[in-house]
Formats: sequence, structure tokens, C-alpha cells
Amino acid sequence: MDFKQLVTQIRRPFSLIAMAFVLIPPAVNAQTAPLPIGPVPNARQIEWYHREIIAFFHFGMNTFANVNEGDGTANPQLFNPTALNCNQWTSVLKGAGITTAIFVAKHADGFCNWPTAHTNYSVKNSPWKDGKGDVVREFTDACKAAEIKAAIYLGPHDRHDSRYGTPDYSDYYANQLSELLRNYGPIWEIWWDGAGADQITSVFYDRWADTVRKLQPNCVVFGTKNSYRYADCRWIGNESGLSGDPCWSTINPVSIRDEAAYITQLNHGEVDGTAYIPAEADVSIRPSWFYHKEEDAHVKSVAALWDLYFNSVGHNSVLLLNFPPDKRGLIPAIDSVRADSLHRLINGTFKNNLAAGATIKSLHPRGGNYKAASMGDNSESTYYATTDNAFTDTITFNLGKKKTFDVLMLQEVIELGQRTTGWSVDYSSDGKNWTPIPEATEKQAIGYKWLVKFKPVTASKVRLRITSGKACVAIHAFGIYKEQMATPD
Ligand code: IPT
Repeated sequence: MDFKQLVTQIRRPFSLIAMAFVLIPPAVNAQTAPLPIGPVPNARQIEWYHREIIAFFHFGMNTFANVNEGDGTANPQLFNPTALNCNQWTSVLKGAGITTAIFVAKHADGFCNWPTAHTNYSVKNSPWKDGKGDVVREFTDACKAAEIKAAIYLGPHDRHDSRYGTPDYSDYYANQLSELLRNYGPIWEIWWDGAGADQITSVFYDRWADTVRKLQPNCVVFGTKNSYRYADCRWIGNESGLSGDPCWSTINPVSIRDEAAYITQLNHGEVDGTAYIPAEADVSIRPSWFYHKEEDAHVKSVAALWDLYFNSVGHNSVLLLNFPPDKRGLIPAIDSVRADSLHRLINGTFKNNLAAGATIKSLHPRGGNYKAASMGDNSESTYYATTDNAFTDTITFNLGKKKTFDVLMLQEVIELGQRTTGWSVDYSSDGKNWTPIPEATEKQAIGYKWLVKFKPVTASKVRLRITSGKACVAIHAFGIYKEQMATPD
């Protein structure tokens, strides 16, 4: 606190006690960290947010039956990939810069991609590798070799198993969970699809969650419907990868439980939601979840993937992008090329923050370690904050010279809760006349990351105005960029 601020404080009609507080501890106050507000993420969620994009692999009997929702009667003899190679899957992910992958071990048709001891409806009764194969093993081994985190989808819904919905099914599923979580190394996430799973009550999930927590304490839970109490992350309310604007990390858990009535809440979160359960936005790079040859011409374009990235990762969510392996057991080249291009677009664009090195002025700096320069320093641990009683701020970046940009990026300090509830960005070249960026005006949420793209603008000054918040401002990063594709490695 400088002298001028001190005088302003003292002039206010505060009580003597407040005045004494102002006079005595400012030096201490300036150095302490802001306190968290509202629900905050657990360690699993913090790590989850940092993955940004997770790959999904839908592969199984449906691939061979050429359907998306098998009825559970397809003959295991159909399952016969000719060239399955999970190292090829992980090399696609390497090219795409994706560090985590979820494999569908069992979809709702009930066919198991590993030789489980608990049903005959699995790869062990298929011609593939004479029934000696194990796709989960090949997947987890390939992930390990490529330093990719391996995760599992084990469909709660099962159209094959006659025990479905009964207490015996609870045993069956728990036994399968144990196999998968005990025998294949670290499993980073478990995906509890709500599709068709209404008969799976919370009694089932209490038991299954217990199994997950005992066997893999750090495993992230994608929870839906009756697994809502265990959810580390939630469904986004559509299968198009589109997170709402705003998209709060907080939500009331019943909105997850009773999803049909709360699709909007899933999509946007709830600003005063009582739990921190951010959204994982699932979408396929093709129209369907499983591979169909006729969709080869409909793989999402790079432009569509770029939009998707802004609407998911750029809306405070994690993007869960599905790459369906084909009947050979390989990711088709076209999908791989698109993913690689998306990666180059992300890398090319975000490698050069045009606001780095700017001279920054703000209205309410907290001082101490919470320097404005922290917003552009690429450090994980530093951030800018305002004084405790300043819930708004105007932060002006003087770029030193005119620069052209068409993308902006904001990050809050998620460990401190989602604080900002209103913000706008505008630009100027004389520091007097400010032009708003319409796409970045009267926005609400920031959270882990908020991205906006717009027609290129040229300016020497950019201003971030935090117009409302639940507590003092804590911004981890601010960046402006010019969209561009990095050249192939
Ligand atoms: C939908 C489920 O109802 C939801 O809980 C979640 O699992 C989601 O799938 C995943 O995409 S059902 C789908 C047909 C919209």
C-alpha cells in the first residue's frame, strides 16, 4: 500500500478498529496469498485440467458389426482385427500432443476387449490371436511405452449380460473393475457413461467407487446420473464437444444426477453451485463413436477441430476427442493427419505471447509476489492478484509497439476457486480511445482457461477489465496471439 492509498483508506468513515488495522498490518497483508473462495478442485481435478485434451478410443465388437450400439448378440467370432497395433494409436497421440487416453474396455453391447474371468463374451472366444489376445493389455503397454496416461471406460450399461440391473451384476461389474484396476498398472481415469444406465442405482456406485478408491486412489472419475457423488468431472450435456459460455467449474450435484432436466446446467455449470465438478466435453473426430468406412469422408476438418478446441478447452473444460480404430485395429491416416494439424495450429499460435514483456499497470495490485508480470511469465506457480478488497480491476498491457493479434487467452488460479464473474477486453493505440473486442466483451467465466478468437486487430495497448468477482482477482495468465500453424517437425 502506498501513501496515497493509505490516506484514502483513512479518510473513509471506518471505525477506529478498522483504522488501526489499516495502520498496522499492511506489509503483512500485501505478502499473504489470497484466500480461496467457494468450492476448490482436489488434486485429481487439478491434474485433469492440465491434460487439456484426452483421447478416447471406441473399439470392440461394434467396430466389426458396423454399428454404434450393439444389442449384445453379435457372435465373438466376428471380432478379428487384422493388424491391431496400439503403438500406432499412441504414435498418433504423440503427433497430436495428447498425453492421456481412455480405452473402451466394454461398451453397452457387453463384449469385453480383455480376457476377463467373469464372462465368456470376450476376446478369448474370438479368432483374434486364437483367443489369446488382450486389447486392454496392448493398450496399457503401449501407453506405458509412450508415457501416455492410460484410462478405462467400463460401460455400466450391459445389453449382453442377463444379470444387468440385479445385485449379481453389481458383483460382476465390481469383479471386472478389480481385474482392470489391479492388473494393468496405473489407470488414470474411469469413465462411467450414463447412457442407458438408469437402473444402476447409487448402491451399485457406492460399491464400485469404493473399489476404484481402494485400488487406484488417484483415478479421476467421470461421473454421471447416480454416480454423481463420486464425479471429479461431469458430462457437458451434448456429444458435440461444445461447452457453454459461461462454463463454471461449479455445479449443484443433483444437476448431474437428474441430468435430463438439467442439460443447461451441465453445459454452463452453476455459478453458485455447491460442488467443484468441471466438464469433460466428449466428441468424436468422426460422426460416430465407432469406426464406419462410410464416414472416411467425414472426418472433422482442421478448422472444425480448431473451433472445437476453443469451445471446449477454451471454455474452461477438458476436450475428450474420440479416435475410432478401424477393422484393422489402426487409426486411419486421415484422422491422424487432422490431429497432427490441430496440434501444429495450437503450438504455432500459442508459442508466442505478444503480451509477454509488456509494461503492465493495474489499479489494485496486491504487491509482494503477486506481480502483474506473472501473467506472462509461463511459470506454473506465479500469478497476479489484487488487494483483498478489490474484486474488480483494470489491467493495462502496453505492448511497446503496434501488434496484430486475433486470439486471446486467460487463466485464473483454479486452486483459489472460480472468482471472476465478469470481464471484458479492449484495445487502443493512444491509451485514450478504447475499442472493445465484441467476442471478449461482458464475458463471465474464466476458470482454468478461457480462449477467444476474433478478426485480427492491431493495437499497442490491450486492457483486461475484471468487472465483477466473488473475491479479489487472481489471474494466472493473460496472452494475446496471432493464429498460425507451426511447420511439421
Ligand atoms: C449420455 C448420458 O446420458 C450421459 O450421462 C453421458 O454419459 C453422455 O451420454 C456421454 O456422452 S447418453 C447420449 C446418447 C447423449
